[in-house]
Amino acid sequence: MKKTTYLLAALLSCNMAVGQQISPYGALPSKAQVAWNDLEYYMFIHLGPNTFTNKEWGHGDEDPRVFNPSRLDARQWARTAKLAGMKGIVITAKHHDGFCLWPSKYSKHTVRESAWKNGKGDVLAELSAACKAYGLQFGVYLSPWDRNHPEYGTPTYNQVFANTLKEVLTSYGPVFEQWFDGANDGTKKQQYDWPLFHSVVHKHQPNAVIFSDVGPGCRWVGNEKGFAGTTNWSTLNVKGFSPGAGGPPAQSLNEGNEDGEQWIPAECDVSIRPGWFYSPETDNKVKSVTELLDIYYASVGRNGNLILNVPVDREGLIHPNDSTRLMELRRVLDASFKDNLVRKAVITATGTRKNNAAVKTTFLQDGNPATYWATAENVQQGTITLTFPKPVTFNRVVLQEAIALGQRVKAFSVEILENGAFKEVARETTIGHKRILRLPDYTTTVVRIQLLDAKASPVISEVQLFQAPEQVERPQIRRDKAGALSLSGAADTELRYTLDGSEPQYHSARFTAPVAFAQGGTVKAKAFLPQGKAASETATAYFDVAPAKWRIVPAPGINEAEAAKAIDGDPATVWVTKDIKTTEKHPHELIVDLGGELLLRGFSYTPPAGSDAGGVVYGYACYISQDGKSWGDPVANGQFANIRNNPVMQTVLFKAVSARFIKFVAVNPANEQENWTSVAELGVITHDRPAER
Ligand code: FUL
Ligand code: CA
Repeated sequence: MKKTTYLLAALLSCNMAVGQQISPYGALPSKAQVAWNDLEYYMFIHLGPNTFTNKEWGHGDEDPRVFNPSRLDARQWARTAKLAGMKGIVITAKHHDGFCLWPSKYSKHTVRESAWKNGKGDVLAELSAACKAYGLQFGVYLSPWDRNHPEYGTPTYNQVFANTLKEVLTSYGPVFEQWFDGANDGTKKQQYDWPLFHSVVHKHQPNAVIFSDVGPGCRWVGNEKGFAGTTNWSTLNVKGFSPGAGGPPAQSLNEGNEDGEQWIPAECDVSIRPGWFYSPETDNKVKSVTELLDIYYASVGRNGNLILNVPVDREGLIHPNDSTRLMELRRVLDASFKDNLVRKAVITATGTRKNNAAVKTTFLQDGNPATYWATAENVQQGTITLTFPKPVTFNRVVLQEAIALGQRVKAFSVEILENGAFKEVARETTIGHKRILRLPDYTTTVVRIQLLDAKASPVISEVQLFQAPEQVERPQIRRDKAGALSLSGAADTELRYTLDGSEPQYHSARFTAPVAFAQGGTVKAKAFLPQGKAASETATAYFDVAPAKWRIVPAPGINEAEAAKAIDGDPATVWVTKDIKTTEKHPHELIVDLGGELLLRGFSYTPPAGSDAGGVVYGYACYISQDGKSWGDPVANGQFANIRNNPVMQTVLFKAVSARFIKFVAVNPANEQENWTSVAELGVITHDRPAER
C-alpha cells in the first residue's frame, strides 16, 4: 500500500516537473551548433597561388609573387553572398600549399611575400571587415597539411600550426566556423596534435563550430558533391576515428549514426565549378541552377548545411558567370518558398502532449523554429492534420524538429485526401533541423503528416507547404564515338541548339536527329516549352575531336574489348583493370592508336563518376609516339590533385606535338587500397581554345 502511494507521488511530481519542460533526448547540440544549423547556407572561398597556376593542390614551392589579385574587393564578395541569401563566408586562410592570406609571423610564404599590394595586403582583414559591414558570419579554413613549411613532418610543426591558428583566431574578430581539412597525399607524414589545435579554438573562439571528418562541431558529409543522405542523423560515433584518411566510413559521414554518441551535424561542401580554385578553363562550367537546386535540396533539404564554394578569380573578384548563377538560384528559391500554404490551414493533431503551455499545434505554423508541438512522453507516434477551407496545390513539404531537444523522428509520411480517402504521397526517414521534400503537384483540402516512428516523443517546430514554380529542365548533350551529337530533354519540350557559341533562341536549329560533330567545338542547347513560352537554362558542352577512328593497341594482359570502354565517347562505360585481371601492380598502361596523325596539345582523363568502380588514378604519365614503338620521355607527368574527393574530368596540357599514338600510364591510385585502374574516358586535346575546355 505504502509503496503504491510513494510511486503515485513520485509520478505526480515527475509529471509536474515535466509539465512545462520536455526532457531532452540523446546527444544534444550546443547553443552554437543550434545557431550554426540556422545559418543553413553560406559561401566558401578558395583563393591562393592555385588561383593563378591552374592547380588544385599547390606544391608549396610556387613563387609567392604569382599571387596578385590586382582588383581584390572583399566587399564585392560579401555583397554577392548577401544578395545570394547566404549567411556567411569561410575562406581558405591557408591551403595545402601553406600560403597564408594574411602576413603571418609563422611563415615566409604569405601575402607579405606576394606581389599583391606590394606585400602590404591582408585578405583576412579585408574579408572580416566586409563580412561585418554586410552582417555576415566570418569563418576560416586552415589546412594542417602544409607543403611549404620547413617544420612540417617534425614534432615542432604542431606548435607552429597552433601559433598560426591563434594568430588568425585572435586578429580578425568573431569566427563562426573553423574548417580543418583532413587531406594529405601521404608522401610526408605528420602526427597532428588535435587536442592542442582544438584547445586553441576553444580558448580564443569558444563559439566557433569546428569542422572536420569527425567534428567536434560539424562533420564532412563524405563527398564533395554537396549531397547528404536521405536519412541523415546529426549524431555520430567518432571513437577510434580521426580527421582525414582515418575518418569514419563514407556512409556514416553521409547519413550519421542513429545512436551516435555526439552531436556532429553534416556540412555539405561543394564547388560551383568543377574545381575548388578559380581557373579560366572553368568559366563556362559554372553549375546550372538545376544542378544547384539539386544540391540545395540534397543538403539544406536533408538536414545539412550547405557551404557553396565560389572561387575568387585572378583579379580578386567573383566572376560574373558565378554571381549571375547565384542570383538566378536565389530568385528560384525565393519564388519556391514564398507563400507558406499552411498558414491558411486549421491544424489538429493526435497524441498531443497535455498540460503543457509550450506545446501547441498553432506553433507549427508560426514560422518560428523555436516554438513547437510535441506528443506525450513515451508516445512515439502522432498525426498532424492540416485542413484547408479551399483546395490547395502544393509540391514542397518542409518539416523541422526542435533540435535543441535532440533529433528524434525515424520515419514519417505525407498523405493527402483524395476521393474521400487518404493516399500516401511520400514516406521518408529523418527530419532533423530541416527536411524538404520535392514532390509533384498535389491538390487537396486535407494533408496529413504521419509521424510513424521516433526514438523519443517527436517535437516538431514547423510544418510548411509550398507550391514552387515549374522549372524547365536543361537538355542533356551527348556525343558518341563516331562523333554524332544528340540532345535529350523532358517530354513536351522543344530542344534548340547552336554550334557557333551563340546563345540558343527559340528560332535556333531544332534538334530532331543526331548531328555529325566529329571535329568538335562548342554546343549550346536550351529546352523550350511549346511556342517558346518558357525556356530552360542553357546547357553548354565542349568537345574535342571524336575518338571515331581510335583503337586500343594490343598489349599483354589487356583485354581490348574491355579497354575500348575508355575510348568509346561514353563516360558511363569504364575500363577497370581489376575486372580483367591484368598485372596486379602499378603502373598500368593503355596505348591508343589515333588512326592518323594529330597535333596534340594535351590529354584528358575522366575517372568513373560513381565511387563503385574505384581505381581512380592519382599519379600519371603520358607519352606519345609516331609508330607505337618508340616513346621517348613523357610529354606530361604528375598527379591529379584532389581527384580522390572530387573525381571530375582532368585536363593536362603539354607542348604541342604531332603524333599518332598516345600512351596513358596510371602510376598509382588515389586510394592506396584500390590497387587497380579505372578509366571512364581518355581524350586528347587538339583545339587551341583553352577558355572553352
Ligand atoms: C579538400 C581539399 O583537399 C580541397 O583542395 C578543398 O580545399 C576541399 C574543400 O577540401 O579536402
Ligand atoms: Ca567510356
